[in-house]
Amino acid sequence: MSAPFKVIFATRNEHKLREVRAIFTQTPILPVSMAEAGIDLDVVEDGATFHDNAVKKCVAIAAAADRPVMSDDSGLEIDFLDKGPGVYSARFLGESTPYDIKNAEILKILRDVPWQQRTARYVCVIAFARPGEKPVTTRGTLEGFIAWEARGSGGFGYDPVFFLPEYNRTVAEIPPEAKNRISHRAVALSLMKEKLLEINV
Ligand code: ITT
Repeated sequence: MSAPFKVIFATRNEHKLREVRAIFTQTPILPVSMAEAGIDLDVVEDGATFHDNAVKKCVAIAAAADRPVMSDDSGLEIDFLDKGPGVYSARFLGESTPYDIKNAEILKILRDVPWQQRTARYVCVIAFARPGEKPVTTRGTLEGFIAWEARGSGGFGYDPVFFLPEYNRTVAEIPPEAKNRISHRAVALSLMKEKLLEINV
């Protein structure tokens, strides 16, 4: 894999795309946005798992674009909420509700829950497919705790309430380079990079 290999990264989330581009710098893989590829297709994420949704997105968009596509489905699993919001992370309290409200609600629900029961993880499944071919997938996780209060302005989504004991900080308080080294998305993407090299894209 020496010449640049352009892959449509099927997301409408600008933050995700920025992270993915940062993670693939210094590699021959060039993630391009759906807009750059001229694709405007909404895929309904109605799967029961991150895996199902990631596969559904990448297969549908690879067929529509007739080009290789990578997709991400990710979210936050809170053990106290039976691994919710999970695949509903983007839809929790409504898709267009601002994250300061979603995060405040999570802090409220967990207000009296002791530290040991505040365990949570980010999960990311990355899927890659060429048109008409069976997709390959990889998975990454990042373990942490739901914080006592929202802190920090970096990252996106649930980052201000997702606390990493190793850093004594929330994900929104650590530099983007640190997040992009350890995140669920970084882990899944780096496994995907190895798989793509193996299958010689
Ligand atoms: P696309 O489907 O277009 O990719 P989306 O934002 O709707 O964009 P998902 O369906 O995968 O993406 O939902 C993932 C949600 O999980 C996301 O909106 C955040 O709420 C949360 N999430 C995932 N990764 C995160 C991260 O690194 N930091 C904070 N929150 C994250």
